[in-house]
This record gives sequence, structure tokens and C-alpha cells, in this order.
Amino acid sequence: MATGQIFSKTTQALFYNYKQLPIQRMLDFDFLCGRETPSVAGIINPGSEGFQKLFFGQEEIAIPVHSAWVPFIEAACTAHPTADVFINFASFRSAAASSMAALKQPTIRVVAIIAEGVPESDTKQLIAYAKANNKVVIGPATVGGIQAGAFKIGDTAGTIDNIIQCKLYRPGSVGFVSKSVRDHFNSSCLLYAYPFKNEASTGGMSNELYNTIARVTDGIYEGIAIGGDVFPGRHFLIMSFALTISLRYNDVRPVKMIVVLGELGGRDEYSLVEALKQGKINKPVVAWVSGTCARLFKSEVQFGHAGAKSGGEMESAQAKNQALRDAGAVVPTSFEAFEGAIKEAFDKLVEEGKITAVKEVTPPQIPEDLNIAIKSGKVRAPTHIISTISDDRGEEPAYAGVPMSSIVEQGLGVGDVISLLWFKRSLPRYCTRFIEICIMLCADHGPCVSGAHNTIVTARAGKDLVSSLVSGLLTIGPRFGGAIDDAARYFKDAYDRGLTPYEFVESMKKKGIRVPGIGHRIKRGDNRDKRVELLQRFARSNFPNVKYMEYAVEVETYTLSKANNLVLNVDGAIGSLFLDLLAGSGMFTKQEIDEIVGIGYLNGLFVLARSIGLIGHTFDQKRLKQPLYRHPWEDVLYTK
Ligand code: Q5B
Repeated sequence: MATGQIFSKTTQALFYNYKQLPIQRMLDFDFLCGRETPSVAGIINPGSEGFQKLFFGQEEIAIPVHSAWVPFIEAACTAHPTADVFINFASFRSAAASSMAALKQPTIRVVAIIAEGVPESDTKQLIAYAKANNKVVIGPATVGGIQAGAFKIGDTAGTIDNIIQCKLYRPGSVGFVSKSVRDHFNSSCLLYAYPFKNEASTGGMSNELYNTIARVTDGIYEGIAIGGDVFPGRHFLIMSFALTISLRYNDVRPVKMIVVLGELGGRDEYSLVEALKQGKINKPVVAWVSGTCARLFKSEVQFGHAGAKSGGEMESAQAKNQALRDAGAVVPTSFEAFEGAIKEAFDKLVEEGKITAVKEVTPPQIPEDLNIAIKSGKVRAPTHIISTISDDRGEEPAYAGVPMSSIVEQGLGVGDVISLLWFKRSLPRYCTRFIEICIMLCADHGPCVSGAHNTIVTARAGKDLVSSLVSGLLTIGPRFGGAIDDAARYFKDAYDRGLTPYEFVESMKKKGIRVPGIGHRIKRGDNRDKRVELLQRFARSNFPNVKYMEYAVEVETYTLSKANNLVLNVDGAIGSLFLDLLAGSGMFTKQEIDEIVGIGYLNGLFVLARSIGLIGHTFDQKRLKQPLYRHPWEDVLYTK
């Protein structure tokens, strides 16, 4: 690194507290400048580890992420020994501790603290430590700084468009230092009383000056915003840094002139006055202290950030401007004349042959982010998913176009929600009531059925709710609970083809297929399934037509004549009755009914219902603190 410089084209930083935008802006700046390595080596972020994907030009790169807080800062610094800048985006509450931890790392040379409102005593300690250990603190309450064509901190210089406009992708000849005055600055007057405490600085005034300087000179070599917090020691602490910067600019050979933007309040600028008087700075200094309008106010007003408050005549913008002028700096009579003064000083240097023309380069085009391009209508991109049942983009989620509030206000129930999300329509009340009855009747069938057994064993193995639930759900299939769709398919086909129950059952037997919906492990002809009876009773009194169910009953009569366990089971009852619901409600076309039966919607009713019971069994086992289940040897036939 050349004499006096704090950044170079190979400088790398650790970024504390993940903020996507400023990091991406740093990387975009890197790309503009033609850097070979990204300026962000690593990210330190509370509670996360791994990698963060970001763009470096067109390429996606993975930047390592390290856990936050003090011991991890050390680990992150060790992991990235080439990173000597620590950019701290922590809140004002935790910025001091993390900054001190960073300053104590041998690899860290510069710490930039973005937060505004860091306790003054903490800031003093940080600056004292930095001074004693030959390190640099920029901030707090700073937007950061930039070395044109080499490195920039976070949001410094704003958008890529602004950076290109200000030609910050290549070095010029001007060293610039400011107090990072915010966007609401206007000419010689800071317009609004301090509204933004504790926000990160936006650096609007620095950006303004980068523009101004780019317009009338060959551009910035380096720009630093020293930060705008107030604390008692700021004459010495903050401005001594500003002064240090000015003195440093005096040493940095490519810097040919210095531009300083101060502000009312404090006596910081007087150290610069002294340095000028003592001849320590021999490069032209063009300065302006903002806040000359403060005199228009009857009482003391705080402008912009915390430091901008005039505390007496010496601290007024007018007095400081005059002192700088007397010491030899070029100080215009108003902010409006600042640009002209900078231009004049620069032109003089050109005339004197002290400025060699900057080699102009055309920066590469930064690919636009897809989201931004789509928003602006510049590109179109195909979607990867189609969804037709729900939409969460508006003010409230809607199921099949029916807003949540309407569902609640109309007093609709689970059956209606299922109608909307599964069938994409509002069904008549008797249909939704039937769905609800199915859900209630199938919610559980005791601990001995396949699903509950699996769930119980899983819960007793110490597994969590979801694992216990799905281990039970995974047993649902052609034998257990998942025969509803097949029952509907076969009953429909047989009925629609006009097969007699005998022809149907015997044709199934010939194919070696058990009739889905028929047969039960414990229910018998003389011990019928109450659930089936309840469903049938409801349908007979509410459905316009129950032809499929009556057909299933005829099939049952035939199968019962063969064996007493071949009853119409709950799957068969739901399957046949749902055919009646679809056909009789007048809400579905023939094609839609075929699709529903073909796709197989109806097992969903059992899956949904039985989830209620399986969740209950999981809680039951946990509540009972049941130990690991082991099946007894006596219950196993060991054979060869
Ligand atoms: N045979 C359910 O069988 C079961 C026959 C058949 C023709 C049939 C069986 C079956 C179709 C699938 C079905 C849903 C495996 C059941 C449910 C939810 C539950 C569960 C709960 C809850 C029972 C003895 C003789 C053999 C077989 C013949 C049997 N079924 N013939 N069509 N469908 N059904 N599943 O008792 O001549 O001796 O060789 O697969 O609808 O899961 O509560 O437990 O809420 O949790 O093991 O209700 O019926 O009878 O296999 O000893 O067979 O009957 O061919 O004839 P079993 P097996 P043969 S509801």
C-alpha cells in the first residue's frame, strides 16, 4: 500500500451483521473497479453459520458466514487473515463491544462503525484504543468511506448509478473528508431538526459532494465520512481524525487537493486551522462548514445527526469558515459557491501542470438483478410453479378466491375449507357437513390399528411429533384406511358398467384383487361398523341420490354370504357415498368426477382425519412418559 493510504485494490473486509444490500453494493463496486478478489472476505452474523450467496459481477459466489459475538469475531479474523477492515453494521447497542473485539484482533487495522447513537464513553474508549495501537476507527454514525477504483465501505456513494456518474470506479486527484451530513442538507442550511437518531447514516451529503467533485475535477481519490455522533471529547477525537485524514491526504501522492465539508457545532475544524497555519498541509484545501443558517433560529436547534448543534459563537459555521479562510483554505461565501471554489482550485492545479490527466476507463456493465428488471418491466421470466387454489399476495389470504375474513364471517367450517382447497368450489352445506362427519368418524380407531401402533412405537422411541405422526401416516394404504379411492374407482366402474354384485365380486376374484372397501379385521356381519351406519343414515336423509352406496350395500350382502368379515367397511362407505355426493350435488361435471376419482382425492379424507388421532396418540405417550417399546419374544414365532 502506498504511503498514507488506508485502502487498496486488494483490501478485504469482514462484514459484521449481515445486510444484503450494502454487501452486494460493495461487491458490485469491486466488479466495476475490476478487482480480482471480492472486498468482503467473510460475514459475521448472529446465530448463523455457513455461506451466503451473493453476486460478484455475473458470477454467484459463496461468502463464508461466521457466528457473531466476541469469541467468534476472533475465530472469523483467524479464518480470514487477509481481511484487515472490519465493517460494523451492529446496532448502537452492540456496536461498541463488537468493535472493541475487532480492534483487539492483530489482523484488523480499520474499524468502520455505521450505527448512530453509540454511547459516548464507549466511543472514546474505542478511539483511544485505536490511537494507542495505531489503528483507525471510522465513525460511529458514518456511511463509511471509499477509495476510488479500489475499495468502499458498505453504502458509501449510494447506488451503482451514482458511483458510475461520479466515476468512482477509477481514482481521481481529490481527497475528500466530510461529517457524513445527511440527505436533508440544503445549501448552507441543514433544513430539518434531527429526526433520524439511531439509524445508520445515509451519507446523502457525501454523495452530493462526490457528484460535485466529479463535475468540476477529475474525481475523488479517496473520500471518508468521519461520522456524526456527538460526545464531549469530539474536538480531540473526531476532528483529530479529520485532521489526520487531511494530513494523510497531504502525504498521499496521488491526492493533489483536499476538500473538507465540516458542520456547525464543536471546535473540530480549528485543529485543521492550526495545521494550515503551521504549514503542515501544503496541498490546496477547499473547505465549507455547513449550518450558516443556524443564526436564523432564535434558540439553539439540533440539525441532522447528533453532532450538528451550535454551542456558541466559536462553534458557529460562520466563525469556523472565517478561521479556515484566514488560515489559507479556500472557503467560499456560500454553499452554492463551493462547487465553483473546488473547480477553481482544481483548474489552477491543471494550469500549474500538477495534475496529469486521468486515464479514462469504461467500467464493465453490472448485470441487473432479475427482480429489479422484472419490476421495471424490462424483462420477463417464466414462472416455475403454477398454483390455483390459494393466494397469499393480497391483503389477506384467499382460498379459491374466497378471502379468509369472508370464511370466518360466514361461519364456514372445515368442510367448506376442504371444498375450497381440494375441489376449488363452495359446496352445499349437506356436502360440507358430510365431509366433516367423515373427518370426525375417521379421526381415530383406537391404539391397536396399524397407524396408531406405529405412531405409539415411534413416540416411545423418543421421536418428535412430526416423526411420530408420519410414521403412523405411512401405514395408510390399500389395506389400512387408504382403500377409499380404489373403492370409489371399482364401485363406479362396476355400477356404471351395470355389473351385478355377483359379476363384480367374482370378476375381482378372478383377477386376484380383494374388493376395496370390503372386509374388516374386527367388524362382522353381526357386529357392524357403527361409523358406516352413521354415514349411511346421514346420506339417506340428506343426499338427493345414494345409488352408488346402495350398490355397495348389495355387494356387501353378496360378500357377507361368503364370509362374515366381508362387511362394507368405512373406506367402502366413504368411497361409494362420495361418488353419490359428486354425482348428485350437481356441482361437478362427469369429466370432473372422473378426474377426481382418477387422481384419487378421497384417501385424503382418511389421511386428514387420522392425523388428528395420531397426533393425540403422540401426546398421550409423551404425557404418560412411556419407555422405549420392545416387542415381547413370546409374541414372535421364531422359525427356520
Ligand atoms: N377377503 C381389511 O382382511 C382386510 C376381502 C376378501 C374379497 C375382500 C381385507 C382387505 C380390502 C381393503 C380395505 C380398509 C385387510 C379396511 C380400515 C380402517 C380401520 C381399520 C381398523 C380404522 C381385512 C380372509 C378371507 C380370504 C380373503 C377374503 C378378505 N377381504 N375377499 N374382498 N376385500 N380389504 N381396507 O380380516 O378364501 O380365506 O382366502 O384387504 O377395504 O383399514 O379398524 O382396523 O378405522 O382404523 O385380514 O377400520 O378385508 O382377512 O386377509 O384373513 O382374508 O376373506 O381373500 O379368503 P382380514 P384375511 P380365503 S378399513
